[in-house]
Amino acid sequence: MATFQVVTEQHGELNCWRISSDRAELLIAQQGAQILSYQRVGEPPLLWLSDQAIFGRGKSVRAGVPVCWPWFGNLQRNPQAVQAMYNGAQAPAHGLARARDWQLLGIEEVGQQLQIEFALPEAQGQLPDWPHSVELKLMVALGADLKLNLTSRNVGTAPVTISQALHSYFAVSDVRQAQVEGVEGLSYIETLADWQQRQQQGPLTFTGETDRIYLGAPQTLSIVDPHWNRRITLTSSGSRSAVIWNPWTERARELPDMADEGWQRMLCIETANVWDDLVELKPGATHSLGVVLASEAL
Ligand code: TA6
Repeated sequence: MATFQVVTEQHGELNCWRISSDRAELLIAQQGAQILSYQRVGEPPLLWLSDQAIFGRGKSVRAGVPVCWPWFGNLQRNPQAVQAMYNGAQAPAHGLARARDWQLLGIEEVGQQLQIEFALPEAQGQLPDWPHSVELKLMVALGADLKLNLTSRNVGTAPVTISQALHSYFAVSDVRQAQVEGVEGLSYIETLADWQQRQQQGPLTFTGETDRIYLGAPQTLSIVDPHWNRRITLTSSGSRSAVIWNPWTERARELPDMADEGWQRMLCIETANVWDDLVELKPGATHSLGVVLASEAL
């Protein structure tokens, strides 16, 4: 029988919960219902927390799993159906949910898992300049692996179209030694070359700034990290697109919350609904975007 300990902690301006079991430790902030770190016993961290992270109100932490919702990235780069949902003059990058306080609905032991459930009640008509009504919940389940499920249910009377992502920052020994498997042969959008569509040859390795949207992504992607003798496996559901990002040298220097060399130890693979993989919710409809994170020795 697994036993869990839950401790409340303050990190800078953020209320957090640190949850430990004999198998893993998880830190979650109330703001954004954002996982900040996740480490399995006997392994290096699985999710990355920037050494220079800023734990401030109104800004997502450079760490863990920010929730991008109800749009991903730059709103202007989203399809018209997603842009049309928002009335504001200035659209924050990655949507409205990651920098707002979520409500903790409960922490409950179910079998061998601890389930932590959050909701963003403001998504039901109170988000600034986004006049739609969606019941938005994030379920985090900590057990032998880590499961995340982001569920959107349209409780309004008109259709709602969103893009979204679980913007996961993984910890790697050195991104220059790591590779991503599962993308071989996929089409991707190269956002760094005028959003051209290209085709991936072989597994993805990293030799420079990378910011790509992979289309028709399979259910399973993995990060192979020979130096840490580890394979991290992401098993997604409700998603056919994945974003892979590493800022490399110059972009990292521009980020105030990332050390100049911080890019070497991180790699984002974001389980997403972006580009032509949007979520169109008719009134009453529900969509769930999920990912299960696991690891094994090579
Ligand atoms: O997911 C990739 C990306 O959209 C990049 O273009 C990069 O800017 C990154 O996310 C981080 O965005 P943020 O707003 O958190 O600094």
